[in-house]
Amino acid sequence: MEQVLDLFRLNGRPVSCDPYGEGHINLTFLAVTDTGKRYILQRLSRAAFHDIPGLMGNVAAVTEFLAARSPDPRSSLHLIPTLDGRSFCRDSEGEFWRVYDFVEDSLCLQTPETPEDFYQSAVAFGQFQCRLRDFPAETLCETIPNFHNTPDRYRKFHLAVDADAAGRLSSVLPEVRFLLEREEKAGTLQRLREGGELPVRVTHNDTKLNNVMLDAVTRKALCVIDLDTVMPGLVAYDFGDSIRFGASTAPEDEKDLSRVEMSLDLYETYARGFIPACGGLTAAELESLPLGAWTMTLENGLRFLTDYLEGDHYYHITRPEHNLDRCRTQLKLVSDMEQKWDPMTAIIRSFQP
Ligand code: ADP
Ligand code: GN1
Ligand code: MG
Repeated sequence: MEQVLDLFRLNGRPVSCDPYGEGHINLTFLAVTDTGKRYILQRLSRAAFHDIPGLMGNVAAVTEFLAARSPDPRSSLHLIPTLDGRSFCRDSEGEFWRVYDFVEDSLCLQTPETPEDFYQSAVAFGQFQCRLRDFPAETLCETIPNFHNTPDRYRKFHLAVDADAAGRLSSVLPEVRFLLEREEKAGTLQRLREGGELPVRVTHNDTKLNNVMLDAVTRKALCVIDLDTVMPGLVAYDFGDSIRFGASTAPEDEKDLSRVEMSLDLYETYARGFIPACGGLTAAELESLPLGAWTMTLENGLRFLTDYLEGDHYYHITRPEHNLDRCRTQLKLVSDMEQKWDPMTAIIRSFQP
């Protein structure tokens, strides 16, 4: 790691470098130098991303675009260049690495401590969406093709079920049935996208609460992070993914499903922060938000189960049934949203101009 850090233009000599954060995809480290300066060092996941130079082109362009539009240096991520002026380096084993300034005096939460925290995360993601309205979408590479194409996620799920590579299928038949019963409806957002009924915008696509930073002093929206999946997409993806993670009453990997519910209060709180901050959504986009929450939750359940069936190659896990536990919380949330569908749609309609 020291050799890798030496390839970047750091302020000072590295004195420590330790695993950091709770991301499921990249390997993340906190590096500190002898001047006290802190950095985030990341080894990018080659299992997730097949065009890392393209991905880093996106990240460099988006961070520069955002930085040019805000006077506060902490309001967007800042890449540290390598000695030869590039945004990433490749080591002798073929691994890709990058370094960011550590966003100081900030909070990154796994669950909202107060509804106001969740509201502020909604403001951050809404503003992110709004600030990228003029970003030239056609210059972005698709870092994970078909990322939120739910029918394509089902196609991969069927392959995993048929192959049963890890020999786990017989133990997850109720979950498989639950997902198959919803396959037809799960394609609705994708059909609306392909039919041109919902506009394609530049979206974040991975709007978990731990992908946003709040100011540690004011607890206000500060900075959106984890830009690896910034791509053309639907606003419903960003709204939905935040709800599935942050409006849940329990962690994503909770084993006691009786604790897992989608809080309508948190759902309303998020909508109140996100919708105005986006600055002008179409009527069809507004109408699609509850479906976004349901679809993103189901899709994540599908993806966790696919990875479990394939033998846990994609997400980091810390226990053998981790992906299955994650799948089950998502399916519980889907059921709960189905029960709460009428208030979910009524809340969004109350935001219509
Ligand atoms: P992953 O794709 O694996 O989720 P992230 O880019 O989200 O990786 O980083 C993982 C975690 O590291 C984040 O949830 C956050 O806690 C922390 N983190 C990432 N970038 C920064 C940064 N620039 N400053 C401070 N913390 C960061
Ligand atoms: C991953 O990278 P991270 O941990 O913020 C995943 C998301 C999932 C999420 C589930 C690139 O997000 O799509 O929704 O886990 N990111 C990628 O927690 O696949
Ligand atoms: Mg992340």
